[in-house]
Amino acid sequence: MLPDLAAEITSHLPTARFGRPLHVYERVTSTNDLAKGLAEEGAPEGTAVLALAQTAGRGRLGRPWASPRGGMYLSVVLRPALPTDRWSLLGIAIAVGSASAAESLAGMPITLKWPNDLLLDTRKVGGILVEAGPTFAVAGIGINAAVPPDLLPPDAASLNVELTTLVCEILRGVERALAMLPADTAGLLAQWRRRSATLGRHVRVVGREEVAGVAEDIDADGALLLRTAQGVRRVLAGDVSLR
Ligand code: BT5
Repeated sequence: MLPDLAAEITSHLPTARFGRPLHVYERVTSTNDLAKGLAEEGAPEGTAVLALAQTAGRGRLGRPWASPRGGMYLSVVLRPALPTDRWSLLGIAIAVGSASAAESLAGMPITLKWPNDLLLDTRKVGGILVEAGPTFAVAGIGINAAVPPDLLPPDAASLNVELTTLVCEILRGVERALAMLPADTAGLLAQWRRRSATLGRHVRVVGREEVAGVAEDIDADGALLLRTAQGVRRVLAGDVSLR
């Protein structure tokens, strides 16, 4: 545990609940695992775990998340007031909040690739992994900051921002964006659309099956609507390649 760094970050936190409390570690397997453990013990919404490095950072579908020192590896316990069939909107909200925070610090546009990759130009600078428990969700946010390029996948980018500031701004952005659910879901989806690098593009989505078409919109649950030769297809999960 790094209590001094936790105290330093907490003293700058602009949030009401997110990051309170904040547990900071030098190195963990995955911050999502620790946050899940805390949630299972009854930790309140907003409880967060930050690590300076991860030894088993993961993405969706068990893919690895490169987590060398320098990057931000943060997980937050959520206790959503939404019905579980709408929890896919959590990732959308976290992506919008994180992108807006990262953009304000980086001074460069951050766009979103469906469902919730953060892109700088065409390169991935951050990713989000929401994992659901029985009565809670854990939102894992990874942002590359001050990471030497040779420690990242070739198509990744890194932001030159300081960790304390980044954590404070991300927690603020995410708290704000999640507060829009469910009352202003339309406003949240509008923010996602404005940042989208996917809509209007011809894409291929690999999920349960492979579908190609023009990404027309996202619907009220955050699903991607693809115009294909056979009509509009609704895709709930998958990986998008921009063509
Ligand atoms: C994601 O998965 O983008 C979600 C990443 C979530 C990471 C955070 S860190 C804190 C918390 N604790 C965890 O263990 N996880 C969360 P996905 O869409 O499946 O993307 C994974 C793919 O992104 C990999 O297959 C690589 O191609 C690429 N990738 C891996 N590490 C990367 C990195 N550091 N930067 C950019 N791309 C990366």
